[in-house]
Amino acid sequence: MKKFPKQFLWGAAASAPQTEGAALVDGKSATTWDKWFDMHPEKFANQIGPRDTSNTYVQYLEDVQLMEDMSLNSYRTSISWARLLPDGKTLNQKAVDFYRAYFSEMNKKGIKPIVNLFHFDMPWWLMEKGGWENRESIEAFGYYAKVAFEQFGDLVQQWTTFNEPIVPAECGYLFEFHYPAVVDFKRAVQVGYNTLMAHVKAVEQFKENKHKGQIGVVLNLTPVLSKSERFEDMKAKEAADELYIKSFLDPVVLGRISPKLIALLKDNQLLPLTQEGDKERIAQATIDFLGVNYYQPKRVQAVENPSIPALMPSDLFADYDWPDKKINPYRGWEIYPKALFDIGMRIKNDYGNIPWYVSENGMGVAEEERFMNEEGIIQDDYRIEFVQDHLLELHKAIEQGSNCFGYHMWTFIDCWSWLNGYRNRYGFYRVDIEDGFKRIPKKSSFWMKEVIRNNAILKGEN
Ligand code: BGP
Repeated sequence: MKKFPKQFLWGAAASAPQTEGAALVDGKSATTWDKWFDMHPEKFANQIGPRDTSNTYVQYLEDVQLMEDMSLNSYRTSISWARLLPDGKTLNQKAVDFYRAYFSEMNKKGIKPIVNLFHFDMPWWLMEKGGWENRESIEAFGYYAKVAFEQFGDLVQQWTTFNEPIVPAECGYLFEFHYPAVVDFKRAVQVGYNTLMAHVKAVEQFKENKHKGQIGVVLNLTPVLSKSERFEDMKAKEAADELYIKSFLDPVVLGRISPKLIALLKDNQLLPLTQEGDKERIAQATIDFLGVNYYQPKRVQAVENPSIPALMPSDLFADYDWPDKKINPYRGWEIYPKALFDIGMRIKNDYGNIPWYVSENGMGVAEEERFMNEEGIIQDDYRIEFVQDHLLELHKAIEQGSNCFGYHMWTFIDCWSWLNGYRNRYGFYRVDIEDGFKRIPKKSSFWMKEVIRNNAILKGEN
């Protein structure tokens, strides 16, 4: 039996835009997702848009009951900025009532809410001003953070500013998966930088106002592995590591932007606009704890004929398709649990062993109804195996001194997944979108409940 530390946080993660539904109800204003769906519904799988997400705005009491049934002791979701402050200034009392009721119910049942402020859901009114490209968004985010801390600070002890702050930069300004779907490396870097400063602003608000609890951020740490030890492949690896890992991890934990990243951006004429004093503010705004989302590693190799200066990240490193990889064919992502051990050791050795937890890990599978038994329970043994293998690696890192305090699955109840709609399902519970958003437990939910009850995994217990 592999025991986990006392008071280990077991739970799951989700986000407001992917679960609440009620997208334009009770005063909530539109986000980029609401508007983009209006403009281009054909981009969204089965034309299921953000309005149809899993109805948690209405069914939250039932959801918290299901969390208790599964013995979760913690849960992360986010607040919708566009719901709390529909025009960026005016407080929406209905939103305050909803989130207070939701978080209070969790607390009542011994489920610690970890609350995130931004999960890819830029309010439309701010996007019209340029979104994260405009430094005005930093101040606007700071105000939103201040209001959230004031309204819910008595119910929430652990806050995170952003979920995967690199993703809106990458997906919105390089790879066309998020609005505004432009392709421009320099603009992507500016968006990333301003997002970092918005995070800094929120941390300042938290610290200056001496709020109780802790402040952190959730980063998707996608470990970079190179095709070989050859100099050119290692150089590609270093560039990918600077862009994908150190870009946010260094400033938020160490209080400074990596000098190698600055050199890389300079060499490629990609340096963002900054303001005097930014450097000092970054140095002061280090976090209390870190959330790590991990799904898959990034394998890279040297680029054959790169553009110089780089026009795209693919001019700095090329993807490497490792022939021996184990893959989740539905999402197309490699399954490589050992990376979780490596992440744990890297945080221990290079990042002062800051307290951290796995804030997302999971496996999205399409058409799961294929695996339903006669009682209507999906037999998701693949998910059990996935979680178990990752937990074993995490356990090893903890044994070797990594300061990990929890493990959250993505996700609790199947949720809406951006352009992928409800195609790939990740939940411990199935949601039936054709039958009143009915929630049905999967086999993995019973397995996980045992893990939580034992605070341990028993290899082979499924
Ligand atoms: C993470 C996001 C989540 C979630 C998850 C699964 O990067 O934080 O919002 O969506 O990935 O990925 P996907 O939904 O793209 O399959």
